Amino acid sequence: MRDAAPTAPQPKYLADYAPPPVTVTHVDLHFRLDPLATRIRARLTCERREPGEMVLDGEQLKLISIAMDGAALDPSRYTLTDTALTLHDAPDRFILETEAEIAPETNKALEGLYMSGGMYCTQCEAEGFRRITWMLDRPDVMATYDVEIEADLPVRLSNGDEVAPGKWHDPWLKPTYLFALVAGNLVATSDRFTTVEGREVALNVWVRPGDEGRTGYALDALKRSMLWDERVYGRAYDLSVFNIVAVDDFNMGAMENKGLNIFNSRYVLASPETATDSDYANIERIVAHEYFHNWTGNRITCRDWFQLCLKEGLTVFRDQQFMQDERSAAVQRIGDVLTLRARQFREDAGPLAHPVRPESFVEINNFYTATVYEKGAEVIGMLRRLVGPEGYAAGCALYFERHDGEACTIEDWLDCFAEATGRDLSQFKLWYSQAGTPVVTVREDFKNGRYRIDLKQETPQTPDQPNKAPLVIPLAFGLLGRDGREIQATRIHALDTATDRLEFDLDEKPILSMLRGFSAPVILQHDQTDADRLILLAHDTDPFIRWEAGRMLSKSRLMAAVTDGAGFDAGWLDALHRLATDEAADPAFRALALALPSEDDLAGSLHAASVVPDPDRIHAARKSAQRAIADRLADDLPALRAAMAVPGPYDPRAADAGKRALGATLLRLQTLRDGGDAARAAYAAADNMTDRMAAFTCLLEARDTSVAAAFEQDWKHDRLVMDKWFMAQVAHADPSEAVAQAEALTQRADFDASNPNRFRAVLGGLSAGNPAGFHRADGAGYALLADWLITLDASNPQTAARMSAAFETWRRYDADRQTLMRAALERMRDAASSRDLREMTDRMLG
Ligand code: 0A1
Ligand code: ZN
Repeated sequence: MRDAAPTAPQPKYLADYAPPPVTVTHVDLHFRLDPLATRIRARLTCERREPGEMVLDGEQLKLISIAMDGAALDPSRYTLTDTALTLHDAPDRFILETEAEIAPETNKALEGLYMSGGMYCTQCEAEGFRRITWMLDRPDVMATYDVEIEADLPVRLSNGDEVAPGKWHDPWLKPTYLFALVAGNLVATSDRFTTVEGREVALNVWVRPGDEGRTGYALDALKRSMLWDERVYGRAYDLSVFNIVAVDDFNMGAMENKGLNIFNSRYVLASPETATDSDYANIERIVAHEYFHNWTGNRITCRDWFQLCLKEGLTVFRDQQFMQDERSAAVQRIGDVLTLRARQFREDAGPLAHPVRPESFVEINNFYTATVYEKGAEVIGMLRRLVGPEGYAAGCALYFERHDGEACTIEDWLDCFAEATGRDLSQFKLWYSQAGTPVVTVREDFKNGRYRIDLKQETPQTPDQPNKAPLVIPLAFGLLGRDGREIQATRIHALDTATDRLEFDLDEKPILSMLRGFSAPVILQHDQTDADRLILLAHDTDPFIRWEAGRMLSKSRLMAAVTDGAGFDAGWLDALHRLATDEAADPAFRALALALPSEDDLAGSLHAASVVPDPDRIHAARKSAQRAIADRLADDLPALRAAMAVPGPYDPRAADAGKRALGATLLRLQTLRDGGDAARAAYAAADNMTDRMAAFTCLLEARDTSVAAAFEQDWKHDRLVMDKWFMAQVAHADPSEAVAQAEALTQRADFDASNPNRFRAVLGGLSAGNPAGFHRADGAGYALLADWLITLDASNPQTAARMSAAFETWRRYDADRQTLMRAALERMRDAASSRDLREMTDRMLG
């Protein structure tokens, strides 16, 4: 439990930023590791910059001793509280020595120093270092580090280069949040990389003994990332070793600690038998993301936590670019847009909406959000579109040169682009401060050879921001003739006023292909006819637009099915049939185009159209649409599935993964027709986890749970595979049974709530994986999740608070559901033991 009073959370404000009067330039740490009594001796080299007291952060620490410049410090010269150590009358230069004691084994918050599977590890971002020792635990204090680890353990790692066994020196300036320590009985898979500058780098992926056969893909992804960052951004690695460690108990995906990245084991370990194609893709993306942070985050860091998007938005943008280069660019872009809409648009439309750069927060851990990460990345993408690739490269080069070794702000970043390109970015900067998803409305008119596009932008109100100004919105668009030929190649129009008009002289009314490549994170309102959408679907030069046109066709059918019980027309089903059978198209693209909008997406769209979404009707409409598609494709399914068979040994790369994805989509349709015969055969024949999970989830949806026992028997020894088993049985359960299923799974001995992956598998499997089950009319889903979040909050506030966002959509629903969701939120707010959950529930209740 936290010491900070949970009932009176005090916000911090961006406007209040002030540098510390005394700073720390070097940190010497000595650890004597012990599960219940670890001792940390810290020796801080301190320097005064301005008059004022030095206030060091420290939480849950037992003070053993304190000295200044070699002499014990008299108690009159300092004040110690639960959260701070204040030094009175500190001189201009001094050495502060403290000794602290902590108990890593009892730390279930997974922040600071903790134990996981017998090993010691740390998580210091954002404010975990203060649970290790007293320090200025803020990103604008950058220091060099020497670390010594005393422990009877074979592997002892920290940041930088190893100068003697268990002794590490990090020559690069870094803030506390990038500190890391790992110690345990670990084994490494190793490789080497020679940087473009000629530096020899040892690469190691450290895992628990027995897991070393599953590290190859992460290591390969790391080498490709290093090469890519040299080639595309001119950034080379800067130490003699790069270590990655896999940890089972981890709140997030991974952490970019300098030279010692720590990963949730699910984003490191992969073998064809245990990991799916999407696991492989996630490993590739996250390995790249953490590696790219070495320059965007570590060498240049954030001045304060309000600037989090400076490192995260940019690094997500870079990992997206990398994935587009390594895999299919079109498929990656569509996947990124799907994620953005599913998570960020949803956040932006509700009570948790906040700007990419928030202006206040109570608990910074609550701001590692889709808005900071994914919308932050879109803002970088728009900047690149506006200044062009050369302007972008020049701005980045200036940023790296000017700010290396510094803690920076968004202003520092934008100034580099303004200077390098001569462009005024003051209006563009609004993207960082204005929350909410802009709605761009398009109206077309064609008269006497004159074609007009009227544009309007409007950003809806969000919490604390009633008035919105026009943004600079790069709209990439093109025009097609009625025969599908492009008559206007892609152009970018920067919409920077509330309304605007584009005009063209043309012989006939063209088909508008607007927002190519999803050139801005906006909601496009454009009443296009089915006929136009069908032409775009078949012919547009931009794959995102082709996919989007198909998506709009599907969405309009599903919304009509939910609201009026409308059936599914032959025109739409024929279009899907053409897509499915189009052998010229990439299978991964065909799989994406056949996928229907999710239940949550439909609920959000209905709400935006002022229709109260009914989760049961949405679920039923989606199911009947799938049946209609299955019937339309019936004759082709066997041949199509056969064509997607992937011969030879499993290869995780995009080409084979795309075939497996389309194969799985087709198997799902086939299952709707044969009740599971094909899926049973596929399950028996599967020689990799991708195919096995596809068959398993199809069978669960066909209500054939017989394979669940066999699956468990085969994989009960494997934590990561069993997480899939737990999740699938909730996410693919009949909605009427999902809550009971989740509840039953939480009663099992192997449901370990202190492991975030397992907790998310079951409770996230319900709230995110089975919306109709979660939104059950009697509120049982809400009650179950609230109960578990209250329980988890007492030990792991960070994950409890993150998962509470399942309730952010509560105002969408009917009065009865609103009452039930509100009651669950109030119950969580009243029972919150952390300021994390308290802040989240307060914001959601509004
Ligand atoms: N910086 C990491 C993610 C991360 C963020 C917060 C954490 O604890 C609060 C842990 C990890 C990344 O972007 O990958
Ligand atoms: Zn990151």
